[in-house]
This record gives sequence, structure tokens and C-alpha cells, in this order.
Amino acid sequence: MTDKKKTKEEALLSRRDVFKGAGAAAAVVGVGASGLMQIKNAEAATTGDHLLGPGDLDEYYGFWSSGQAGEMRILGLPSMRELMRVPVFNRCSATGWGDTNESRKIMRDGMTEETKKFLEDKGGVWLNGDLHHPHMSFTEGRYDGRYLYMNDKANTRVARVRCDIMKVDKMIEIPNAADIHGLRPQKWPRTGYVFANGEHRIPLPNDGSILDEPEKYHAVFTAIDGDTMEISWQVIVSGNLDNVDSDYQGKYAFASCYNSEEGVTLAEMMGAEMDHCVIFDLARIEAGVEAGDYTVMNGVKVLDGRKGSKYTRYVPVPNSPHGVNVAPDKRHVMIAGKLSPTVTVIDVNLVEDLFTDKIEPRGVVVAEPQLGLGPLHTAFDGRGNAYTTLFLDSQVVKWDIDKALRAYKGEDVDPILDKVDVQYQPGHNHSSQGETLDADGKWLISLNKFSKDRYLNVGPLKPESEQLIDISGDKMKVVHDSPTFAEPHDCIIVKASDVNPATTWTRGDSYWAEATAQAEKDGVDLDYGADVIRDGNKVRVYMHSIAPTFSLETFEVNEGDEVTVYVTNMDDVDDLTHGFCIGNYGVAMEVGPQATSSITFKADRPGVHWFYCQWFCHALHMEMRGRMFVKPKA
Ligand code: RUQ
Ligand code: CUA
Repeated sequence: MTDKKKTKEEALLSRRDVFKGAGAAAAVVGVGASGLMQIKNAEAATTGDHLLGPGDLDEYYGFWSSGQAGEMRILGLPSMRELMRVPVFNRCSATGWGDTNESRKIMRDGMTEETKKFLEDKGGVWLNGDLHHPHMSFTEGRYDGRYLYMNDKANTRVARVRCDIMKVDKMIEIPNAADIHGLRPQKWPRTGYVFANGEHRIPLPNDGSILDEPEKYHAVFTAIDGDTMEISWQVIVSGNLDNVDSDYQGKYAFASCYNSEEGVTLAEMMGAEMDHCVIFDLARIEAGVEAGDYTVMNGVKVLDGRKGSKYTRYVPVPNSPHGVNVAPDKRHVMIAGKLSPTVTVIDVNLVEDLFTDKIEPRGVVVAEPQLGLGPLHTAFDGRGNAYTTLFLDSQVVKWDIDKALRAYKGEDVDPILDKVDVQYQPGHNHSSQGETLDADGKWLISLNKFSKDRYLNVGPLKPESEQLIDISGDKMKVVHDSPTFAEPHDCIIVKASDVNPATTWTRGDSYWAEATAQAEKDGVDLDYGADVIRDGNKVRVYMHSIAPTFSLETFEVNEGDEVTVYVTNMDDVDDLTHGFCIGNYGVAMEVGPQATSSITFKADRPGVHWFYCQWFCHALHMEMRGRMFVKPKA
């Protein structure tokens, strides 16, 4: 077992060995003579096994969205230390995401032609994004460590992160939809589909021929093939789609659907007391695709799943429902009421009767406990309890699913077990492995939209706030909070042993397949090259790096040339990342150990321009540089 895989217990054990003299018990609660662990107060000492000492490794990865910042973040839990930021829908100065040829290809390959045209004079790629929901691929209801999928609400995209390298490898725009919000992978038998909700209603086609005629607008539900990242099919719905989850049977997807009034103003959207949970029947939809019951729009098969369709059912749910969460009991689907103090519980086993019209739409509802004001999202502990965030009450409520079912049948029982204050206004919450069959009921995260007075004031723009709650006992206990920059929208908590990132890249990775092909055509060695290839006014510069040198100390190009620099990092030492930056040229990128990265720019500034390594790599890091000569036009 490598250091990276050490569980927290093992880490603590080895620490105990190191500090034998301090006494085992003291080392376990972290108050050893070494003083390595900080204990804030006596209360934390009793529940404080979330505190890790320097060098100790966490038991879980947390994969965090960042909302309007557009990136994914990786945290360690329970320590809540931020481990990494993975650029996705944003641009990144440190890694060159959005500037390197490899990242721009990923960003552009999945764009519609129309968007490519729109971005022609805007740099070719989107500059902003709004990443809400990161979720891992499943095999038989458990995280399988292959991929993470995530949505961009701002520019209607879905991206995939390869978990071996923790970089985006695919990004697609979803046609016919506006603003992807809810996103979940299929849990059973595997991912499989990735379901994505188009939130806003738009005319189809949205080419200006229909403007202020809201009755002609539609929202669209999309199933993406998680392996190929191609769109399998889409379904038009009635109303706006919000969040979505999938079952443990592989039969259905459940989406919250507000604005059944199909209004466009706030007053119109709030008119009805009841909105819906839309249930999508995957087998019936696949049969419909097979039978040709679709219209092709922008190259995608689109089925009509509006009210009355055989592909969907609309279960009335109060009022502007939001979060959809399927319990690890494989049976109950929780739909949070948002504007209603209730969570509506649907029994998956009754849904087939709904599709065969044996029962009324509300016949699938088996509980609807009143929990508090502003229920948004629900998490699970695998012991039959649910944890729902209450946005308006600024609380998390713990409730007993079975008691809620019994109360709905008329028994006089109160399902509410506990409530805890959180600071302030929680949106999502998530429990350790809680959206899988491995829900272990140890930790709960509350992601809070406001921090107000919780931290030192940093001006009018405040951080948001995330809190760690110990749910292993009867009572919930907030044990840690941290401020975070915009916006800790959602997260998942995955056992560290289920994720196996590589420590270096592997030469020959398809990530730089285009560079490999070009080097072959140019007859140069991508691994150990030091070549300048001229091809008309295109120049390709191949160099490799071994700390602290680049294989080229200088290269010369002509003003106006289109220059591509390929840098291969031949160091294979763990954590030995180099960079390549050209001063005053807007050219910068990360080159990980054993990776190739490339970047293309126009050499339209004559003169001497230093290139340098911008990732600290060696005692002679400052000396790791060279010169680009740009010869002026005659
Ligand atoms: S939704 S705060 Cu974008 Cu995740 Cu519920
Ligand atoms: Cu190479 Cu710094």
C-alpha cells in the first residue's frame, strides 16, 4: 500500500508509532506532546476526529463545484483541506486551461457550429461558466472511480473529468436546451446515461422566429452516453426542469419541475399550488427511439414527453419543488418542496402502476412530512434516516423515513429526530457516500449560501460557508466550518480508496494525440525533441524539459508567424511539474511530469522575449528559461 492510499486510521496508527512517548490515547485524540494537532476547544476534542495533523491523509475525497467560478475543487474530508482546483468551465492562468491546444480542442470539439460562429471574434472559447453539480460514474449503485460529470448552467454544457488524471477530457454543448441545471449519472447497472436538465424554456428552434410567445417555449431533458459523451436522446417536457436523480433499478429518472403554469414572470411562475415531479421511463423512451417516434433537431433525436405522453408521468408535488434525492434503500425518492415546508416521498416500486394507469399520479406518493421552512436538498446515512436542508430556517433537519411513511398512513408519530442550526441558509447538503449503496452515515456537509458575520469581514463581497457535521450519533454536531469563495454549490464525498489518481502522466496518453500525430508527420521525437520545423508561415517548436533546463535555449521565428510550442516534461518524479510562459505574449501553461502540452500564438511582437518555467521545480527554477527571437518584417 502506498502512502497515498493510507487510510486515516492507518495514518493515525503510524503517527502513534512516531510519537510513542506521548502515549497512544493522547495521540488518537490529537493532543499528544508533539502538539501537532490543533484542538480548538474541549467540545471538539470529544467529537474531533475530523482534525488531522500535518502529513496525515484524509479518509475521503470531496469533489466540490464552485458555481459561478466555473471550476471543480477537490477537498480532503474530514479535514476540509482544499487539495486541488480543476479548471473546467473557467480559464486558468496557472494551468493554461483555455489557452493550451489540448484544452481548447476539448472545449471546442463539443460546441455546435452556431456557437463556434458566435465565439469567432470572442477568442473562440467561452470565458465564463456556472458549475453546479459534480457527480461520479457508478457501477451497480457504487462509485467506480472512472469519471466525474458536471454541468454548466451558464453556457448549456456538460463536462467530464477523467479521474486518473483529474483533468477534463470531454465537454459538450447540449443543443435544443437552455441552461443545463440538474445533472445525475445513471446508477444502475452503470453509467450509462448522464441525465441533464435544461432549466429554461425556449422556442425550438431558437432562431428569432418566435420571441414573446411563451406558450411556444419548451424545456428539454437530455440523456448523454457517459462513455462516448454523445447525446442519446432528448425529451420535451411541460414546465421548467430543475433537479434530477436516477433510481437503483435502472428504470427511471425523476426530475423536479416547477412553473407548471409555464409563466415567464415571477408572479406567473408562482401561481399554482402544485408543481410536478416528472418521471421518465427509460425503457419506454428507448422503445420510442427504436420505433422512430422522434423529430431530429440539431442532429439529436427529440421525443415529445409533454403531459399525456407515454414516456413520462407528472406527479403533482407542492410547491416549486427543488432537490431530488434517491435514498440508498433503493426505493424512496425525496423531492424537496422549497416553497412548501414538505418533502414528498415517491415509492419507486409503484411507478410502473402509474405508467400502466392503474393508479392516479398522486398514488405513488407514500409520505409527505412537514419538516420546516424552505426544504432544498436531502442526504442519507444508510441507517434509514434522511437529512434535509431548510433554507429559510437556516437548519438541517434529521428525519426517520419509516416514521414519515407511517405518519402518512395516519399513525401518530413524529418523523423529526433532530434539528441543528447552520450558518446561514443552506442549499445543498451531502453525506459521506450518501448517494450510493455505500452510504456510511459518518459525515454531512452543509453548503451555506451566506456567511454574514461568521468570518472576518472582507468587504461587501463575503465568502460563502461550508460546515462539517458529525452524523454518527443520534444528535447532529457541527464540528467545523470554513469560508469558501463562490460558490460551494454542491459536492459529493467519496471514499479515498474508490479513487485512484495517477502520480504522473503516461507517455503516449491520448490527451495529446494531436501533438503525437504532428510530431510523427514532422519526423521529430516528441519525447526528446529539440527541433524547429518551418512550414510556410507556420512554425512548430518542439522541446522537452528535464529540471532545470529546456532542450532549446533559443529559437527564432519571423514576425507574423503562427507559432506552436510543444513542451514535453521528461521528468518522471512525483510532483515535478514544469511550466512554459513567454513574457508579454500571454502564453503560459502547466506541463505535468511525463506530459506533453502545446500552445499556439501569433508572433506579432518583434524583439527578444524570454520564455521561462512558471512552476517552481528546482533550486535552479529561476534559471530554467530561454529566449525567443522574433525577427521584424523587412
Ligand atoms: S440547485 S441549492 Cu443548482 Cu444544485 Cu439546489
Ligand atoms: Cu521547471 Cu520551474
